[in-house]
Amino acid sequence: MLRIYGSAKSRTLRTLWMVGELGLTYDQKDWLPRSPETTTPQYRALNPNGRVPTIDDDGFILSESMAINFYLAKKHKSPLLPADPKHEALALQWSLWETDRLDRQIVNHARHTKDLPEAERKPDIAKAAWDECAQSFDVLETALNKSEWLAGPSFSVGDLNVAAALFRALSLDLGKWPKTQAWLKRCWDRPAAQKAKAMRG
Ligand SMILES: N[C@@H](CCC(=O)N[C@@H](CS)C(=O)NCC(=O)O)C(=O)O
Repeated sequence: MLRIYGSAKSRTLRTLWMVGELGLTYDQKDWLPRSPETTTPQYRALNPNGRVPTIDDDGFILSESMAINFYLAKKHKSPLLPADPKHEALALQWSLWETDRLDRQIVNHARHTKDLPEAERKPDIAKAAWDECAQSFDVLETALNKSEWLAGPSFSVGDLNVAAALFRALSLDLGKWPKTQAWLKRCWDRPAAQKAKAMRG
């Protein structure tokens, strides 16, 4: 049995989107980041970072959302893991790129513009985060001008990982990046994405 640790209101959203694409049955520990459950010695033994998501797939323990999605797609022989090694490498490239160039930046922007209580928001952090996001959207836009998808001729784990991480961009004005906006919509219009999104409540 596949067990997923983490709430849809966290980066576990990416895992839930993938299991939906694959049609897997699973058991979920619906735990929020930094919740008491994630601080126990039992959970720290699974994920010493104390973060979510983590999966336990019949005793195989794995963390890092991007790696989890590659593993699940490969294990279940999904076409979401491109068969062409070049396309697979591009899916990995974009996933790693997102982790470096957008993952924390877009969260920081959201935290310092709306998520944190007003008194704790820092406009300089929000601006610096936005400047980095904008540069990354430029990079995405250039790629999506050349190709409909990030890693080969069809939607793949590369698109899923980057689009899922851009959940917060769904409520941003991306008018300056029309290809990125259209691609994000194409990705999030998928039934598995909508189902995962609905789990956020
Ligand atoms: N690189 C990790 C990041 C995981 C991560 O930061 N998860 C957040 C929730 S979205 C968390 O558990 N934060 C708790 C903390 O920072 O203590 C991944 O992609 O899985």
